[in-house]
Amino acid sequence: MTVSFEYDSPGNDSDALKHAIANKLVFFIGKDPIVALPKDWLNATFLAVRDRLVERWMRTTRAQYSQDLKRVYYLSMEFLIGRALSNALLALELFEPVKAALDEMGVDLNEILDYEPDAALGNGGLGRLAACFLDSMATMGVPGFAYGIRYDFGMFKQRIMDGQQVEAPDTWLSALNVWEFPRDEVQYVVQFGGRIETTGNTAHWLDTQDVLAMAYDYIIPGYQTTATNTLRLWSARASRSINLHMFNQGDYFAAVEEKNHSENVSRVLYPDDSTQHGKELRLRQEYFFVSASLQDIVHRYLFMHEDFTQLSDKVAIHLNDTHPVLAVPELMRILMDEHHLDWDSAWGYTQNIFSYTNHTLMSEALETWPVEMFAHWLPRHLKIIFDINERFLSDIKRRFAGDTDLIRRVSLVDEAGERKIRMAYIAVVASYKVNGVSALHSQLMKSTIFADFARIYPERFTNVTNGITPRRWLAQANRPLAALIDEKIGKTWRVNLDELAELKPLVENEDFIANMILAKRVNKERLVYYIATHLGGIVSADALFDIQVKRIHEYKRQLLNLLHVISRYNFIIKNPDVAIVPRVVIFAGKAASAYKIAKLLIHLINDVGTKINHDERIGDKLKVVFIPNYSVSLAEIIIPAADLSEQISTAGTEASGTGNMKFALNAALTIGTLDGANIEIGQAVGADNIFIFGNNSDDVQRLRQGSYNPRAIYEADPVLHEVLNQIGSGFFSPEEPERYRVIFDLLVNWGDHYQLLADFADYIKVQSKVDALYLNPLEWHKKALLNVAGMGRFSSDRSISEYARKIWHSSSVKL
Ligand code: GPQ
Repeated sequence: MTVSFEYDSPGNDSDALKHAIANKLVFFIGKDPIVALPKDWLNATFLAVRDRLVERWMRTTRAQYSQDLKRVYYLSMEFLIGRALSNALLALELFEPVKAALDEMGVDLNEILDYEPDAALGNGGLGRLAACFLDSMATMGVPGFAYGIRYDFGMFKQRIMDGQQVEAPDTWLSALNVWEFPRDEVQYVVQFGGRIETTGNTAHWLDTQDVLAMAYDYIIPGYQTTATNTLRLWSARASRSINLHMFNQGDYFAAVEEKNHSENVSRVLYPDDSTQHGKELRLRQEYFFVSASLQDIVHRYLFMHEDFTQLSDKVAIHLNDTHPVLAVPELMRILMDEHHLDWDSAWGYTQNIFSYTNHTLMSEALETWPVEMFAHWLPRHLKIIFDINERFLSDIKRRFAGDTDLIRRVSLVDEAGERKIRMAYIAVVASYKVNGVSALHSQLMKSTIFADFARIYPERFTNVTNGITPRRWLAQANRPLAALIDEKIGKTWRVNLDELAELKPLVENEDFIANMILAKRVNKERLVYYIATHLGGIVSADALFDIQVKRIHEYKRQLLNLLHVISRYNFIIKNPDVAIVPRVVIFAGKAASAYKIAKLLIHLINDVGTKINHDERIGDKLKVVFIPNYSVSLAEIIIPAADLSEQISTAGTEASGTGNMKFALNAALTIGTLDGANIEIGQAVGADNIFIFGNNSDDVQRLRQGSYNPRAIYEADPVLHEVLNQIGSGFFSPEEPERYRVIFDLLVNWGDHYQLLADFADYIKVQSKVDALYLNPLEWHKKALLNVAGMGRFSSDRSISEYARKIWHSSSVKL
């Protein structure tokens, strides 16, 4: 029986939009327009815009089913999405009509957009990459489906009090969230703990503590296409809403407390970026979202297919770093324990389904879990991992007979000391493809952390250099520059970023360069205004804006930047009459709440800023600004205003970087090391158009292995000597002279692990080349133009097409 029903396709003209928004305001929000607050208008507009996406969403989903395409499931613990409304307006090309509709009702669209909280379900680059990939997958019609966690509290809010970071919870869900679709009919039981009983060949997981995972769906709009994508986030619900036994005994609080406990699993995003702490709750979070996702994937597959024979033709599962690796034993469990497949068939499918992206080589980020903790929460999965390991190692013994140390090195279980499960090794053993995120990183991955595996499975390893979405990071964030580009080469660069290369001949066009200078000026004034209204400081848009925004991490070397700032300060004091290019040096970024040195660095930046900004001898020649609470929406204001982009990590430590791409696309010049994607950016924009300095990753390795002597550098370089003495002796913290002693010691006495001193002199030298070039605006902005023109390959559309072709073997949906 077919049931026919009809609905009205919502219209997109200004009148229809005006009606739609007014109707939402009155009938959904329940507000009389005369008392409606900006957030009410925001929500009404949101709902009206969402209506215009739902039809596309349904059409895409139906087409995906009817074409029975292979689906790409993207599993990620983090999605750093930012704001959704402005992005949806851009995708639907509705910005102007919605603005006009609101204008007629006396409401300013730009003002209400600012009331949307960022969806900050991620820490930094890894989470933002996932968000750019969602945008590209939707835009390119890749049949994707992304899974993550609907954290009640996203990335903490950072305030600066007395120069120090203070964290506050991010209550992004406290207000109405009209963008999500709660699906209370989509709930899965996720088990924890308990014990295993085996009958015959079947394992039974019994006496578990259960949590429910409930789905919340988000539409990811594709740009200028009917194609959309779905992001499904899981939220924990207690499986029995209260413990009836306790309740009957009158212990109301204990009853409710148990509910709170099981729901904790989706409460909060772990604020650690590139480090892992081995906390139980984190392990449970990982299993929680992976189990719900895998159950959902298998359920969806079986909705269309009678048996599992086509599983790996129809399902690709991508692991965004190792956080979702439990998907491997979970798929094995579901296939064997619930659907009674034998080991070989289950493992055969599994090995053809998973692919894995590694995002770091740093050992402190590589996840391992103590066997004991694992056994307590996930006894069945531990057994499956041991079984995978046994088969894997016996295969290795056969293939590499005699190499007994190899067995110890590649075992999925680290047996040295407390036994630990090595999650990255599970990912490599189970995946048919493993990729790094820049050419250098993918090379180093094969020669360092996965050297043995690159020998065992050479065909598995590949590279897909990261990218960023040009929709958010140019069209939306930088309207002045986007409009200039549109005028010259049309608008299709938004979906084919390589077209930016057509801008190259314009280097000879001085009018165009003059317009680029004006566009930069507008963006700088916007940031000046933000700083004035939020921090109360006045900076001049005439100065060179020198910007480093990213998580605070020793390896990213915000401290090296600060050493330059201090040396510049000292130079100005000593040479009061020498003309110098005025600079505003801007920092922003959060430190993990438990990362002491990173927090101390924030304090130092602020103390240095206080000293310099209040020194009358300095005036406008140098200002230091720390902008609190860095976020996606703040990045959209900061990045377009940059003249100089600081990408100065120790070579070999930054897997790729994606901020580096955003700045170059927004017509900033880069000062950077030969690290991560900086190398490829340099190749794309030309060596003359980027400021490269310092040691390369081979130099860094060589120094680390032997001869590095930071103290000798400190003693030999008077400029550096003075700067470090000032930091170490309390020049910036007279009220507490010892405050930064540890920073001095880390650099001079304790080995300077990230080799700041090795790169200092060259950094300073290249910074003076930056000054010299800035004195010639025409030459500077020509280079900036060549940066923009060279950025085509850093579109996340290019990354996604490589994933689709080389890794997922997926094809786009036809609409
Ligand atoms: N990255 Cl392992 C994170 O943002 N968080 C992490 O936990 C790990 C890596 C970053 C990495 O540091 C950057 O170099 C990359 O550009 C980014 O992932 C995306 O690949």
